[in-house]
Amino acid sequence: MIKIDQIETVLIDVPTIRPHVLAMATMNCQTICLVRIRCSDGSEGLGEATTIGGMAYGPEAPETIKLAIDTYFAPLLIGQDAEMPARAMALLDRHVVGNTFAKCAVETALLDAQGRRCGLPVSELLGGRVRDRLPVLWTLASGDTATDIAEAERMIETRRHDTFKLKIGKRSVADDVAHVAAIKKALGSRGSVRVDVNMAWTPVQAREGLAMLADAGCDLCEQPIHRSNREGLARLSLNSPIPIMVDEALNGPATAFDHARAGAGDVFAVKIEQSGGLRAAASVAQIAASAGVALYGGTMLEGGIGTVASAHCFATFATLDFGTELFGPLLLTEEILAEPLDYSDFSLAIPAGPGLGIGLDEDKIACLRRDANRTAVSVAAG
Ligand code: MUC
Ligand code: MG
Repeated sequence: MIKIDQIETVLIDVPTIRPHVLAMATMNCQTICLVRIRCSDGSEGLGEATTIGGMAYGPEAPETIKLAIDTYFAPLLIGQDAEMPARAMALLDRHVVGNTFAKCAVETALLDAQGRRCGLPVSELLGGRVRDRLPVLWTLASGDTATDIAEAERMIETRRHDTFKLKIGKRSVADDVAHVAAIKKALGSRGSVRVDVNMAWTPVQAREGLAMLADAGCDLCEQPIHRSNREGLARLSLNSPIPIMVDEALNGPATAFDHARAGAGDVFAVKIEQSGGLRAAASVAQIAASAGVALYGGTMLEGGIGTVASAHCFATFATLDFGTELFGPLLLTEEILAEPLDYSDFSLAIPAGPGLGIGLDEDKIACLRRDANRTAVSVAAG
């Protein structure tokens, strides 16, 4: 039996290329919890967990993810059969409530190691891909309308992105819609525009805002109201002139089932971390497909590892009508992968090599790690 020998976690802090202004936080830096699993045959796997704005988005933060893995996951997993990732994840699910981001990072590393051992990409371990490239949008969130328009123009000109997600919800509904309308007017038919409210509106504001967004030429609205108000989201979905996408409210297959059954949302933003891993994300997609809900590949603004893990998962979805937002590495000033990902022609190429099909730039990680000035290396007890 090939055993799980060691689970190492490292926090790295990577600056963003500009402030990323969201309703609940402004990001100047992305903190990533890297996970490296070493197995008894010498094989290794990489995983990643991150989130947005510390604890402003959800209950897990990179620091809590590291603590959960070091203190609670590692003692359970060390000595387990590395060739049985599903069994290892079932063990975690039996002993650890929630912590879906941390579970996702560990599952990613287990699948990466398994894929490398078998000589198969992670997408093939998940059932096989139906596409080799994924459409990728860009989020305009500089906080300034003119800066956002200039940024969008550059993206269209260089054929990197022609679909844009605007982060709103920080200002009044009228000011936010004016911002959206100005960007849509500047781009015209050259760029599709959608918004993410990140739950900032009340249901009354949402009713008013959705009508105004439709008039402004906006194509879709993501999570307009609080994640807990499923019935409210169902009412909005029934009456909205533009499709409603569910994001924060989806925390794994059970919540996907509840939302599908309630008719809450026309589109599901599938996120591997929010779902609890790649296989759980695939289940969310299956539930959506069975209920006639459209699919979109979401991100927590992961770096290269989490982005590629998401890409392998989304590559297996039979339909992906609303594309993806897997642009996380492009928002960071530092490339942490040995080879940068191929973003071209408005899309991302899914690596074809075994496992995730990527490697780390170890020198870069050594510079970026939070404990770079200290001697301690955080290796979970084994
Ligand atoms: C979210 O709420 O969807 C995705 C893109 C982005 O800019 O923020 C995220 C998170
Ligand atoms: Mg969102």
